[in-house]
Amino acid sequence: MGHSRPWKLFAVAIVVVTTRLSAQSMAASMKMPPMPHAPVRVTVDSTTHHVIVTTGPWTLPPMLMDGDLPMMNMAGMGEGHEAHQEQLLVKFPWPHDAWLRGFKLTITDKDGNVMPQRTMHHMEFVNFDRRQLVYPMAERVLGIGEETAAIKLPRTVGVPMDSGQEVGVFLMWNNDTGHELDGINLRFELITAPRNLTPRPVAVLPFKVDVNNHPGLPDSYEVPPGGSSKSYEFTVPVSGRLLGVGGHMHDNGVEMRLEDVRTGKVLARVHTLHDSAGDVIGVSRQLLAIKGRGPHLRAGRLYRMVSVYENKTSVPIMGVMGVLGGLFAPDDIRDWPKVDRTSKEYLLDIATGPVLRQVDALSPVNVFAAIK
Ligand SMILES: [Cu+2]
Repeated sequence: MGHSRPWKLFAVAIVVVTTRLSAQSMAASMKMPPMPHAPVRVTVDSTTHHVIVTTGPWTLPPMLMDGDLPMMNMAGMGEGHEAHQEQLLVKFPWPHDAWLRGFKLTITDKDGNVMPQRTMHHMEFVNFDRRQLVYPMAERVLGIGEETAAIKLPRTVGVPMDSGQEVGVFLMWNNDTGHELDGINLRFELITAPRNLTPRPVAVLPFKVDVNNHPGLPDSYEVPPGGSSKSYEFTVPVSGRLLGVGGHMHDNGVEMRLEDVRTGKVLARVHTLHDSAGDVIGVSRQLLAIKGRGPHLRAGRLYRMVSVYENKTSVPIMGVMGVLGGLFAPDDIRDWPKVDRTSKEYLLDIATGPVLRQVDALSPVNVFAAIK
């Protein structure tokens, strides 16, 4: 992993990019307003070595996120998750070997006043050069929703990031003020620690299992009347420990479990949390590594993820989701399979961009930071 490499200093901007992709033409064909754009700069703080993405000034037209355009309730898309206009803000080579430990996000207006975080609807920090544990798709290192606070992992764990890995930031704005906003600047700080940090943190990577995963397509599904479980069996390509789990479900969700198929043993379980009206407001989090070291998953062994919904009505419930997320500490990160950037699943997953990508604030790293 090259963790003994000397720590490099970067004090200057390493990338200046404006990304347009085909978003404009896509927007036109979808009868959506053209996407706004602004310059992007990636720098490394010379003292802290944190990687800082800044962009602006942006002019954001008023956006109707919950009713008219540009929200699209596409056929089969279900309720609750819409495809908004998400764009790949920037792609850049990660500048140095480091432990990623969290992020800080600041949005300011033209006078430098801090804007509410919901000015940004959704962001994702993606490592294009590492695959996910369960799926051959690009690693989602961080997912940030409107309410996600700044996070910092405990010092005992860190996500290893290697110099030269291609990373990127997806961004979706949300201007619900009813008027145009201009002079908007965004600063996204990726908090790092030097790779030679002592004591050496445990290397952790995101763990994510979606009970209805279809790269490039919505992962929502429907629940028929009566109780209903949906399950998905999978293997992991590298052995390791699951340090904690959380997840994401919609209304009428009950629980999600991770089971060993051969023994039937439940390795992890989370349940939905409700408000006084009974609506699902979240999923419980289970820290598995406080006592003992968390369940050990073995490469090649069969595991089952079960998502349980209860439908007490006489009609199907459309558009639900079941996603289990957490942090996984591989026994030996050198066994992590190489990403195949030409695989169909990989390409479908990142190619959908602004049209079909779903909004989902679940991030395995966030889950762990919140339960530490
Ligand atoms: Cu969802």
